[in-house]
Amino acid sequence: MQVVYTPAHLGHDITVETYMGLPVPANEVAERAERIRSALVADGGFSFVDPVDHGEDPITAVHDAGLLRFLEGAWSELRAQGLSRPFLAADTYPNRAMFEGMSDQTIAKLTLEPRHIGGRAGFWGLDSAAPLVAGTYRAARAAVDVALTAADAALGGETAVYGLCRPPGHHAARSMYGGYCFFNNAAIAAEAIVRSTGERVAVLDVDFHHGNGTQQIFWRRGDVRYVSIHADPDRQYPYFLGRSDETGEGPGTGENLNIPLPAGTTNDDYLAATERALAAIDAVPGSVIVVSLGFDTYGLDPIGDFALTTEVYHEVGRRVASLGRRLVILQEGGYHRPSLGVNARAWLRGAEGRPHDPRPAGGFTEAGSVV
Ligand code: SP5
Ligand code: ZN
Repeated sequence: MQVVYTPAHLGHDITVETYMGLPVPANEVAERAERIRSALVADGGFSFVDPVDHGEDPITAVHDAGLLRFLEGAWSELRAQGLSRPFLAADTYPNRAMFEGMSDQTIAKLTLEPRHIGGRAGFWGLDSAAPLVAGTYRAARAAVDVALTAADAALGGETAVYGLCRPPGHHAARSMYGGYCFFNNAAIAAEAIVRSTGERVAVLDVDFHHGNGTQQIFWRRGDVRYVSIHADPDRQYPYFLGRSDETGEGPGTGENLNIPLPAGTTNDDYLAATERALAAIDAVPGSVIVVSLGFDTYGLDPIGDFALTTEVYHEVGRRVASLGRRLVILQEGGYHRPSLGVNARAWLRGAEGRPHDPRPAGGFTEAGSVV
């Protein structure tokens, strides 16, 4: 299988994020992608290719140009405004209740983008846990090119391609970044595939968190079906979207399927949910599936609460591939660093019909022991 990878992600070198106002060690770190890369190199069955620069047009096909310009200039603007902080996070987010009772005309004025960078970060951002540093924009642009290069390979005839995207993307909406995500790599790839093939495309999101950004981008679209298996937002990020009654509107009515799951979800529960998700994809035409792949569903993940083991990733990969569609598999989350290599190897080997390899990678074995 081809793997699209670039070291450009290393410039997004996060060490600290904030959780409910307090600094905590960052989850979405460069080591994640390097763990996966080295496990796939050691496997021997993967060939690595560099991303190709695709420019801005595929990004503005799904994102507001204002978000692109904000992300491009945010770091220099932070410095220009004399703020010597290690990362940019918002000061104030516009809460809809701030405008309660005001006319639409007044609301429109109050939602103008401010000039202060802490206000601008609130204007474009979802949450305070997606720190932006000097190299973030270049890394995020490179992650988009990873996704688009993977899509090109699939359109060129590859059965399954893996884009080792970092930073991830599925929380980024048309006009919003957040949740460790800046540009929505999967949505950009899906849109590019629709435009190039004229076919319907399915996005299967198996990250632990609901991909609110992907859902938002395709909410009214009849040509992109979004199917997501994730933690119930009643108890987990992103809290405000991801419920099963969100099914799309207008031409997108019925094209959005959310499968929220409880804490402690086991392999068997997860496979049952996977069958539902795959049936929804199999029910409509199309020859490509974009997979938003997360390993924060793993039992040892520090921010997830499911109980999955490595074997289930191999089985999920196998079942997704069994639909017989070309796969553009893009990395999203997964924060238990020692297991990322074995879990990615298991999923991708399953997706290309190779047997599960129970051997450790990067010194990690399923039992959680370090050898
Ligand atoms: C792409 C992706 O997986 N983004 C996830 C964003 C999650 N942001 C919120 C993190 C909240 C961490 N909660 C820690 C609870 C520890 N018990
Ligand atoms: Zn996640």
